[in-house]
Amino acid sequence: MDISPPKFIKWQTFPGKELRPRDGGIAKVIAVLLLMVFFLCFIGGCGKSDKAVSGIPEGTNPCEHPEYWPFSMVSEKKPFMVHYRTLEEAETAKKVIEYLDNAWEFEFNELGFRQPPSDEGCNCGPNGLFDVFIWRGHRSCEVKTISGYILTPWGARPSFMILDPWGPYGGEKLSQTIAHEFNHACQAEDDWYEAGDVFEMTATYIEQYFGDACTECISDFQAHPDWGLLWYDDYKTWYMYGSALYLYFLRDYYFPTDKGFPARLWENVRNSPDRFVNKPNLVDGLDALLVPVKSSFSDSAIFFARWRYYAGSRDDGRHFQRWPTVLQYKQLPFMADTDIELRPSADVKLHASIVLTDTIYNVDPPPMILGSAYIEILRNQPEQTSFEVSLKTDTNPDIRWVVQAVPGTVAGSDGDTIDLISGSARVPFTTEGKRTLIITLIPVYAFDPNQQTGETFPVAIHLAP
Ligand SMILES: [Ca+2]
Ligand SMILES: [Ca+2]
Repeated sequence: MDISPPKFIKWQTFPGKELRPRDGGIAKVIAVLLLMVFFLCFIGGCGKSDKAVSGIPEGTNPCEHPEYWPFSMVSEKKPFMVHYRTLEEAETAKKVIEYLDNAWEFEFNELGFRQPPSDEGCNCGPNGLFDVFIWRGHRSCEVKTISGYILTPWGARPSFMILDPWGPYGGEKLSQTIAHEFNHACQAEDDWYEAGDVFEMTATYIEQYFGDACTECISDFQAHPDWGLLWYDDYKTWYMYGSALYLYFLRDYYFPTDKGFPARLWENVRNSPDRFVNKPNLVDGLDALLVPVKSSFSDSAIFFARWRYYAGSRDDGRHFQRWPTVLQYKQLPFMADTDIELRPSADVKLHASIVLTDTIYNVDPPPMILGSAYIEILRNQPEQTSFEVSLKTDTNPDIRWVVQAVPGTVAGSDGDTIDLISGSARVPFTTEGKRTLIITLIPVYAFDPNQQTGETFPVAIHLAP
């Protein structure tokens, strides 16, 4: 699979006409102004030719330049139209309609997402239908909001879609890409300014109903367990996409027969009463989602830290469920009957593997809030059945450390929470003489995912036979 930039499917908007930057930092404002200058340069033709192979200047807003898309086709089933550029592209436009009809039906009618609102009067296309622009040579595929319009009290935004069916996310992946993109358009109806990672987390979860799992996404996510569960890495890796694994966990742990929970989460995060303040935020939305199942976001983060250990080659068949082998639905990479060579790539990365001795291990890298460390302990004598562990941390009233041990050591158990209230505890080995400690950093204040700084928190463990 082509994993070279540009990464697909950003949910960001065109710069320059937003009512307010996503967060109000000076740096962001300067960045937006610089982007505006670049944008104006493209429009005004400063510098040498900026036209990509498509003949359309990079950065063109299709809504403002219908002249590049002289042809269009309207879906007979759903309220959208597809714009295309040459008669030769008509067959592709038909394919796009077929795929978007399917995605729309599934996500709106079956999963319960809100469909994109009419953009009547918002200056995109000839009418209120949702607009899809086929742009050969654009390479990336994305949904953008139409700048300057807010349609509901909670801040619903009209949006449009750009697709390159010939680019790295077209071809065989086109149906899946369209499902992913359409989910972004649904998100715009609820809250386009939510915490950054949940956009790709949700869209990637949804797209896997339509094709192969994004194995490199899950690999990048599992390679960084020390990062916060809701960390926004600004598209440096596939981490945010791979965090869809958390939604698989929510499904299998809390909602095994309930397909509608991601759509409910998005409805929960609609802003109120001030749409310019991200409240309720993502954590509020997750807490509200989990109230009916008598849990909370913090609890889910602890349980998930244990679950993600069982992805990949450590799959024990009792955690992430098999997906039905129906239609085009495919298996996840950690499923026993999918490509075997993909399975270790979904393993959560161990911080260290330590042969038992009296030692202090400084956890490296130290975790962010909502991050975890996975440390494997191996006995060094066959008669050793357990080891002693204690934690060394700075006192900080804002956080608590949760220590778990996996796998389980008795039938039916998938692990234990280690009680360190008295300062230390003995942890039994498995019969194979191993155990992995999971150390997770949980906030004990009203954690706001928009305020994450990437700060890490030093922690050490003292091990003894
Ligand atoms: Ca329209
Ligand atoms: Ca919100």
